[in-house]
Amino acid sequence: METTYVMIKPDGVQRNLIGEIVGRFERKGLKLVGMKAMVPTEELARAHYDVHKERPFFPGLIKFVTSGPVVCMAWQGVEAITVARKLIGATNGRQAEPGTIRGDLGMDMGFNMIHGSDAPETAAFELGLWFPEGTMDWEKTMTQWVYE
Ligand code: DAT
Ligand code: MG
Repeated sequence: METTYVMIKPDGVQRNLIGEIVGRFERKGLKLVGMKAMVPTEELARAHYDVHKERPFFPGLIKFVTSGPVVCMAWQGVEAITVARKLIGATNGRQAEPGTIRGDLGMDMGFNMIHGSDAPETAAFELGLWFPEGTMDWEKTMTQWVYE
């Protein structure tokens, strides 16, 4: 079992896509173990995107991600990190495959609606950053019909 950090960015919230996006993760069979909404502080946004701090797009990215509410989520499942990245699709919506969130709903590189952790180490770091209080431990009864 893995847990991954997924976040609907301000463009997804502004475009009324919260339900659409959350529904895709639910229908896939992932289990929700954390969810909240907030307007991120600049400190949180900078820490989250620290790997990109030298990139030219970094200031714009921080301004964007702190511009309004984001929906922070933790999703759990077998290979959840890879599964979530596949559901999300390639970074640029114009290149993302149809069937993916970015491929179906987006047209841009920066405004790509959603973040998903890309590896176990980044998932652990990001979950600790956005959910310092921890995630939910619960039994989802439907899971018995998701994995044989
Ligand atoms: P991803 O979100 O697919 O993991 P990433 O980690 O490479 O992509 O970049 C983080 C975010 O930064 C990405 O979702 C959008 C933005 N970004 C990346 N490359 C960019 C670029 N060349 N121009 C503008 N924004 C960019
Ligand atoms: Mg990334």
